This record gives sequence, C-alpha cells and structure tokens, in this order.
Amino acid sequence: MRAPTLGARATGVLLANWRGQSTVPAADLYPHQWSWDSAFVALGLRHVSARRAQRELESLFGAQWTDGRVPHIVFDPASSPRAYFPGPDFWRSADVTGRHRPATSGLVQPPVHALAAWETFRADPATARRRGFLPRLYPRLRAWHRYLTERRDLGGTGLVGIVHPWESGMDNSPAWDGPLSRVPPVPAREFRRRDLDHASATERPTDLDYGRYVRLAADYRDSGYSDRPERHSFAVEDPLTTALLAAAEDAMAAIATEIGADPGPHRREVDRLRAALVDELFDPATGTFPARDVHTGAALGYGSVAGIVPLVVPGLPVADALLATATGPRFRLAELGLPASFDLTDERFDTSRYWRGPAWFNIGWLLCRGLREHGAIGLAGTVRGALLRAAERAGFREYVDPLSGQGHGAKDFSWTAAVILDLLH
Ligand code: 2M8
Repeated sequence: MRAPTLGARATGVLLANWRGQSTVPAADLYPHQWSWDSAFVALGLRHVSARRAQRELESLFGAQWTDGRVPHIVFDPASSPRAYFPGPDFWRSADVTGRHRPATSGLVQPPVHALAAWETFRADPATARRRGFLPRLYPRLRAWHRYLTERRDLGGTGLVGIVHPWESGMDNSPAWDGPLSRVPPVPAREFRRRDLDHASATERPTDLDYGRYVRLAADYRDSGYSDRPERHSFAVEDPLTTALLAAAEDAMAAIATEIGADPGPHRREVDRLRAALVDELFDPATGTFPARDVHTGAALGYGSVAGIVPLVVPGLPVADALLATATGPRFRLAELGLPASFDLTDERFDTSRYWRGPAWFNIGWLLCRGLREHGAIGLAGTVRGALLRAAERAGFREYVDPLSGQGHGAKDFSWTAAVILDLLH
C-alpha cells in the first residue's frame, strides 16, 4: 500500500482535532477553541468541508461578547476545567457577560477572521449562500473590528493595541521582554502550569514569563476587562494586529460587495490603517515595523517577524524595504525559506523556544500571501516549498527550527495541517 500523501495526512489531523463545532489546536496541549487558530483552521478545512469551515468561524463568533470582542479562548465544556491553565475558573467571563456557556477568556488575538471568512466563502459559494454564512457573520465581524478600532486604540494614534503578550499570538517574543520586565510576577507556587505536562520546558516560556502573564491577566480580569490604557501595565501598539486588521478590512470590502452592503467604509479603513502603520511605526533605518510601548513611547522588537508581516496589507508603499529585510542577514528568507520568528543575528534568537526564533507555519502562510500581493512570486514559491518540505520531514509540528527544519512543540498541530493543506491547493 502506498503511504498517504501530505494532503491526506493533513486532512487526517483536521478530522482528528474536530470536536463537533470547532477544532482544538492540539489535543493535549490546547484542548479548547482558540481565536486565531480557528481562522487558520478554516483556511484549510474549507478544502475538506466548506460547511465545517463555516461552523468553525460561526462557533467562535457565537462566543463574542456584547462589546464586540472575540475571546481568545472558548472553553469546551466537554474538556476538564483543569486540562488547561488558565481555565474558565480563572477568567470568570460570566461575571462580565452574564453567560455561563460558553465560558471564555477575556483577551483577544490577531483579527484574521474576516480574511478566513471570505476565503471560506470562496471555496463553496453555493453552500455559503444557502446557509446565509456571510450575511450572518458580517455584522459580527463589524462589531469585532469596531471593538479593536475604538476600544483598543490605546495610544490614540489609530493603531491597534494589545494588553497582554498572549494577545499578540507570539507570546514570549523577545519584543515583549522590555515592557514585561516591569510587571511583578505572581510567584510560580501560586499556580500550576498545565502546558509542561505536555511539552518540554526548554521549548516553552519560562516560569518567570508565566508569572507575569498570570499577573497581567488577573489584573485585567479584576478591572472588569476595562480597556483604559492607564489600567494596563502592559500596553503595546502592535504591527501584526494592526496589519491583519487592515487585511481583514480588505476582505470585508469583498464580503460587503457579495452581500449587497457598501464596501466603501471598509476600503477607507484599509487606507486609514495602512497610513497609521506607515506613519507611526515604520522604521526606515531597519526596514521593519517595530511595536511601540504606549507608556514609554519606546520602539520594541526590531527583530520580530511581526515587523515584516505587514506585507499582507494591500498597496503597502514600503514593501521593497520589507523584502530587503526578509532576504537580508536577519531573516535569510530566500536561502532558508522558513521564516524565523526572530532576528537570526540577535543574541536572544533561540532555535527551539517557542516564539523566540522557531519558524511557524501560519506566519509562513501570511508571508506567502503578502509576498504574492507585492509581486514577489519567486520568493513566495520558495517559502511555500520550504513549508511543505518541513511538514513532510517533521510532520505537522507546532513550530520548527528555521535552520535545520527539526520539529518542536505539539504534534498534529491544527493550523500547521490547515495551512499546509491550503498551500497544496
Ligand atoms: C499559544 O498561546 C497559548 C496562550 O494563548 C499558550 O501558550 O497556552 C500561542 O502560540 C498562540 O499564538 C496560539 O494561538 C495558542 C494556541 O495554538 O498557543
């Protein structure tokens, strides 16, 4: 018998991680629904079952708060409350939402959802139209984006801000070391990490990082999830979140056109967000978009790959500078194909510790899209080929060493399988 193809194996992972209404990122390490994971999952799942991909996004938006926020975790009541820390008892979302089911966290994650919704629609317009997929999701997506632009403009500059490293999706990126160092950690004895039951401590954030994550999340919860910047010891204007919102607004223009709404406001949002990014964050000297600390004004993380992901924004006027950064010594993208999550030449670069260097498949997918968007077709092909080869060799790992391709983190990781499946189509 012939070995199953890469595509068949990717499909197998998505089927195994499906929980009836949504997909878990990884069975043991992440046994609930995560916000941006679901968006990437939908991008792959649409090739397996367009209906299931639609459900993935609908179930996530079913947990949306009345203020518009889409929580970063939606807890699966079928999974033990102790399977993941911090679990539902920590976040106490019902105190704010008044709803006990579903229990959620109160943080958010990068807004890739409208883009995923549009791509999901395109995979099977007939089923989507029959189910009223886009007309039902559109007002929810609008409320989500409004939450980000109104409540999360923490610096008053038009950029989108985050109040916790978990919101960046790139939890322990060296970019956050500075602002995080000001946060008094909760002592490690006061909480029990569950991630270390399933993953090697050398590949995860440290206990000190976790103590600070817990402090920030507890303070946010205790403030009733208030978004006033002075309430937050960690407040950062984030290029990844802002760029993905711009790309999402571009998708919203397409969605609006499809359902007979006015695409104009969405196009203007793309223009506004693009201008805010370029005017406020772009650094010509380093050819990248560093994040910015709202409290000190300091530029953070010139080395984060988040600074080149704004290539996904259509019509970005500084795309050439980002391309030069991507292919220069700090990322060596043309040579490696795999996108390091942090500057290879920085002393904090680490080949195997989570978001401090390893290459991630969702970031690779976003870069492929952004490179194509700006005409760098050859480089997009190089990245695609490297991602496929890495998955072929290492399996659907959570992340890989960008230099050797060796796999790390969770196995059978959903978004890895999903974006690989999408890249095969
Ligand atoms: C990681 O983050 C969670 C917290 O949200 C964790 O470490 O427990 C990050 O890689 C994040 O980007 C991802 O969405 C999540 C689930 O895959 O795991």
